Amino acid sequence: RPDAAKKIQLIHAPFWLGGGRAGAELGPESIIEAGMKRQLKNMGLELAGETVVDVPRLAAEPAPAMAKMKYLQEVKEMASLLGEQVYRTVGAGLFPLIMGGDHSIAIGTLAGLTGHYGNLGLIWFDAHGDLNTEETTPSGNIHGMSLAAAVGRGSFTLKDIAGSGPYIRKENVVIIGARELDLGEQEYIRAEGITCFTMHEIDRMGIHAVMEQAIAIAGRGTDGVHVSFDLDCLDPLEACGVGTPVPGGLNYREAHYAMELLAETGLVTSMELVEVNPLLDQNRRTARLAVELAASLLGKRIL
Ligand code: 5AB
Ligand code: MN
Ligand code: MN
Ligand code: MN
Repeated sequence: RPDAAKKIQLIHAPFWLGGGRAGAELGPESIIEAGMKRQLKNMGLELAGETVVDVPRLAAEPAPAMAKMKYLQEVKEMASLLGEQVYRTVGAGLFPLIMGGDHSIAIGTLAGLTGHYGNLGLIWFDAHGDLNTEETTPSGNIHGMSLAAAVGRGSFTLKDIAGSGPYIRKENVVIIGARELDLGEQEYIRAEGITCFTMHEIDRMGIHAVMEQAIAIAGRGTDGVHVSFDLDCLDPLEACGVGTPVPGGLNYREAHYAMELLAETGLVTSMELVEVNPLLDQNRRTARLAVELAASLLGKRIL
C-alpha cells in the first residue's frame, strides 16, 4: 500500500552543465508534463509542495575542451542550492523527490541528505559507475564523477559543499545496472570492494536476488537508503531520452519490480530521477517511465 502518511516534496533541479549536453535541464518539466503530480494524487499521496531550484542554467563561458572538470564552479553553486532545499525538506519531515537534471545533481542531493542523516545507504541505478575523478575522466563531465564525490574519491567531493555531512560509506553503496565502466572506475571498484551488480550479475542471478542483496548491503547499519536513479540504467529501447545511452540495460519489468521491492522495505528516505533529456526522448516515453518508477517506489500496487 502507498504510505498515505508520506508527504512528498517535488524538487526540480534543471541543470545540464554536469553532463555537457543541453536538454537535461528540461527533464523536470518533462517529468511533470508526463503526469507526476496526477500520479501521486491518484495514489492518495499528499503533495506537500514543489520547488524549482534556481540552478545556473547558462554557463558564463563554454567549457574549455581540455578541462578535466567542466563547469566546476556552476556545479558547486547548483549543489549548494539544491543541498539546502533537500536539507530543509527532510527537516520538515517530507519525502524529497528530486527531478534532474544531469547526474551531477546527486552531489547536491547527497549534501543535503547527509547533513541530516549521519549514515545513509545508497543504491545507484546506472549504466555507468560515475566514479571518475579529474584524473580518470575521459570526458571532463562531472556527471561521471558524482558517486566518486559522494564517497570522497577525488579532489572535488561532497565536503566541498557547505552543510554536507559525512561521506557515504563505501560498504553501504550499491551500483545496479552497470555495463560501461571506465578503466579507472573498474580498478577503484575492485580495490575498494564496492558492490556493483553489473548487467552480467542481473542476468545470472535475476533482479529479485540482486535487489535482496542490494537492500541488505545499503540497509545494513544505516539510517535509511537513498535511491539515485539514472534513467540510462534502463535499456535504450525502452528509455531513449537520456544523454548517454548504452545498449543492454534493465527492462521495464525488472526496473518496476526493483522499485516495488524497495517500497516494501520501508527504508527509502528519498529518490532522485536523473538524466531525462526530452530533446532525445520519443513521446515523453522516458519521462513517463520516470513517473511510473517513482510511483512504484512510493508504494503503488495494482491490487
Ligand atoms: B552518467 C563516462 N564514464 O565519465 C564519463 O550518465 C560517462 O551520469 C559518464 O552516468 C556518464 O564521461 C554519466 C564516459
Ligand atoms: Mn549516472
Ligand atoms: Mn549513466
Ligand atoms: Mn548519461
